[in-house]
Amino acid sequence: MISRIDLRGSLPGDLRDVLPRAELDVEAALEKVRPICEEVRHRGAAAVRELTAKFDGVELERARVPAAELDRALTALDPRVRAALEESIRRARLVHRDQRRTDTVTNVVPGGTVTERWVPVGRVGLYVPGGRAVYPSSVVMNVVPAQEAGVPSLAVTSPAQANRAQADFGGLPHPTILAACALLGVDEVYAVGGAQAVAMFAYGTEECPRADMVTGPGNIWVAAAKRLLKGRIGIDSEAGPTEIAILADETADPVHVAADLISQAEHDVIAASVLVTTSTALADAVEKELPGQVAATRHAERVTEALAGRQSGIVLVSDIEDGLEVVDAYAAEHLEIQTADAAAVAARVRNAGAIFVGPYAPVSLGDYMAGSNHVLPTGGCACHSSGLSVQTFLRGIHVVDYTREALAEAAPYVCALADAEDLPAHGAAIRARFDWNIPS
Ligand code: HSO
Ligand code: ZN
Repeated sequence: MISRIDLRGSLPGDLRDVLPRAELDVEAALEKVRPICEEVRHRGAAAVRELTAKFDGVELERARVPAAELDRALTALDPRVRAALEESIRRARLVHRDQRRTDTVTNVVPGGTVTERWVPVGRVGLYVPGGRAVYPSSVVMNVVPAQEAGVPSLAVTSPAQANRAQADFGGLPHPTILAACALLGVDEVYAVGGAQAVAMFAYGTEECPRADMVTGPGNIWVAAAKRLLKGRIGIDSEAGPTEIAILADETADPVHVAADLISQAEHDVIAASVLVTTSTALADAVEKELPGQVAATRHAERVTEALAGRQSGIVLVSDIEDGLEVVDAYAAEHLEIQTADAAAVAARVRNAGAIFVGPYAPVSLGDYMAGSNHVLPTGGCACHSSGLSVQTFLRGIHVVDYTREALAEAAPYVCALADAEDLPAHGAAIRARFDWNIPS
């Protein structure tokens, strides 16, 4: 059901070559996505409507969801789900509010200051997947950091659902997504998905003003459109399939480990579940535990395929030191530490999107209710990127303020470096302010 990689003894030079990982061919999708983006660029709202009819099977009268439908979705929301979403929002706000930054003023020299001013992005488009994956929790994870960052203009888009009766929100994004938007106070919502949604935000249409940035996970077409339009529009990351890695020793409970591996495999047949362990006894027990739990789960077929895929596996290591090297090389989106002294082991991890410490912090807590963000770097990008946060939606602008005296003091240094770079006009811009009295 799940393959094994034995790395006991010495670790290979480049661990990344031997560790399981899904390969998502975003490059190949680029060619298909390019004409879609061009259509939206040149023909705006009409192209968005046509592409939605073609790809989602929905004839949109207009892309924007009427306010009354948001209210209706909130009224229709199951009270149990409403209470859970409200609590999820409350916890996420606590964490993300603490991420806000205050401006810093540095007195570099007498009369010379540099202030770093944190300014929110002006307008952001948040993509929320639809289709098989209907994630109102992702609405929370995108919207809360943007709101806490102070983004003044915020729009959500999510694919229109075909195959539902109109009374049942047919032709609109999933009602739970609409309700989550309403709970969060987001009133600008579009029923557009795929590459055309990213293009709509990047270029703007008659219906949707262009945005400065687009964030949120999506399928391969969304990832390809983000790659193509990056630069024209800011992006977070190109989210790939979900990953969980678990670093565990003999103290871990195989029932929990198996359940957690299954929990993320549930997302997608290409989701990755990786166990890194020092204990063959644990590896055996998890392997024994998996079939029963998989058989009992609703999405058994999808889970089986994900666990059997080459992106998943059990990696055996000699000791925790090697285990740490392996998980750092893997740089998982989610990393659980289920070892003795888990907090101390977790403190030594350098690469992960988020770390879940000990037996009572499973990834599914983080997916919904820990207060942490669940939009995290995948595909090994955790070695250079972070998950979504308030910081994602802020820009630090340096404000430089020097007096005449402070500039005079800096002038010879500027001129020396300008000369060294053969850029004498740079020096001249300083000298001009002192009647050319500063020697070049
Ligand atoms: N584990 C997913 C997020 C999610 N899980 C949404 C359930 N719903 C990627 O971090
Ligand atoms: Zn999940």
